[in-house]
Amino acid sequence: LTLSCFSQNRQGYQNPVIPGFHPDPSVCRAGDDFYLVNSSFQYFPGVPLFHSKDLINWEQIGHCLTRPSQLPLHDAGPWGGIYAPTIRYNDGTFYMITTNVSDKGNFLVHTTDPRGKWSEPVWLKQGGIDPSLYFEDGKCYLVSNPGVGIYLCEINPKTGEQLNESKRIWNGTGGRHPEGPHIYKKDDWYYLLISEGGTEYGHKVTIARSRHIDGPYDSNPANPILTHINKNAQDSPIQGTGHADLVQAPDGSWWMVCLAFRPQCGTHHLLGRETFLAPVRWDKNAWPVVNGDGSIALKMGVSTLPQQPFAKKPVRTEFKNKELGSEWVYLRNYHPENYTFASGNLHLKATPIGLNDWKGSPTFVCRRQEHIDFTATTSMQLKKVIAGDEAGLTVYMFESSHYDLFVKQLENGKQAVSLRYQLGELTHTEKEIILSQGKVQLRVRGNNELYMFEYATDGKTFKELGRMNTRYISTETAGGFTGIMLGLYATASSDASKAYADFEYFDYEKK
Ligand code: 6LW
Repeated sequence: LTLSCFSQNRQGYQNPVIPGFHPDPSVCRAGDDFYLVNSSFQYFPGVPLFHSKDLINWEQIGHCLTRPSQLPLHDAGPWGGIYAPTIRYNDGTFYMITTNVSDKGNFLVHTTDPRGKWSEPVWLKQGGIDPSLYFEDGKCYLVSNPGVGIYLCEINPKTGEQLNESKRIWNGTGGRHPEGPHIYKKDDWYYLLISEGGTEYGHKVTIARSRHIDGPYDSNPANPILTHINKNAQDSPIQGTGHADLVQAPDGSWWMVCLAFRPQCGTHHLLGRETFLAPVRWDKNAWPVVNGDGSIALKMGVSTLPQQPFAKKPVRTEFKNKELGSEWVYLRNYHPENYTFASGNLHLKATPIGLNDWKGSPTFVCRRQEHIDFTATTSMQLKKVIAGDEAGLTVYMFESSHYDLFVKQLENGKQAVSLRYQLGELTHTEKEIILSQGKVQLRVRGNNELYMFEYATDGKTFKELGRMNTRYISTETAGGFTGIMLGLYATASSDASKAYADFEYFDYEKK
């Protein structure tokens, strides 16, 4: 009898459901399938797109913005480019709406096949950030925050034409930065979900409702419905919960996706804002209650949808297959000709644009650090070099905040393995060791407080070059809206260089 109390779906799950820099999640359902998108800032392709059957196990199926014509990034940095997207499914078509703050603002793209190509951008007049769509009876409504507060208008989603005046419908409950709005309809109420407090420790999710889509909206007396700003979550390993979206599963259950971050060494976070999941129930007054008390945990001991995990991602990325998985991205509008595959290697052509440059696109390809404890290893060789050329592995927050482990060509014709820290205006070379042969293995190990940098020349005997605190390249120290990327790069000392680097593999392992 006791056993039967635990239905087979009461398996619980682990948060975050999408670890690493995956902020501003938005989710929609099409039949039995869920799709989720995140913001992507200065990275290309833009807006990572995930698929799931259970809201817990997510597989990246690509990106929504894959062509420069959809994603002109100009000189976007970690506060630029693509802000929070919304994904919606209506009548056979998927819509993804977002803001390119480095270009013309709000736009949407659409497709009937989310795994295929998305349309060219349809640009929109109503400004602000965090645009969202709501469809009803053949009409399409847009909400965003062009002033302080949430504004609504009706649009033609195929042309972008705005069909009426923008109207302010809610200011929120008084928290700073009312943003991230979404409208839902349930039991004849229009619900307006937003975030307030800013995307740091004061972040919270609030909700209001109205019988009419354009208001007046009444605030839920129990707001905020999700926050970790209060005493009950002061010791939680999860902070900054906010920027949420709701979805109803085929079994009738309701769920919320939101962002939050996991502080390391006290109050610094490095992995960016990640995607979390919480169950939602509706109380007797028809207001949503998130996970009982408006807080979330790493281990969620709740009933779930029947879980359908995907195959585990392999530790090793092989370059033999001559393609990179969708977890690999580039900085801004990259130059594809500098990334080729030769003899089973990833062949990176060095250019004079370096990791510290805020303009242009260095030869640099990266994937997210998804776990606080991890190891990343590569094996590489730098060829056809002149003095000053370099290539290697970087732990990269953005241009002025990164730790680089690399091979460098010296004036005397020799090569050295080197460890360098870039901290704002400060550049520090920690150590440089002359190499006796070409091929080198570079390894970085990370934990809560430290990154440890090691090299080997025989594939197995790793020696430490140095170790550095994590917090100096955290979001709290460095700034930005992004998270740590692990990147492979090649930089030339001048245009005269013909240098390139061959990378044999890239291993990423959770520890
Ligand atoms: C996003 C805003 C926010 O557009 O941060 O956390 C901004 N919320 O809603 C950038 O991610």
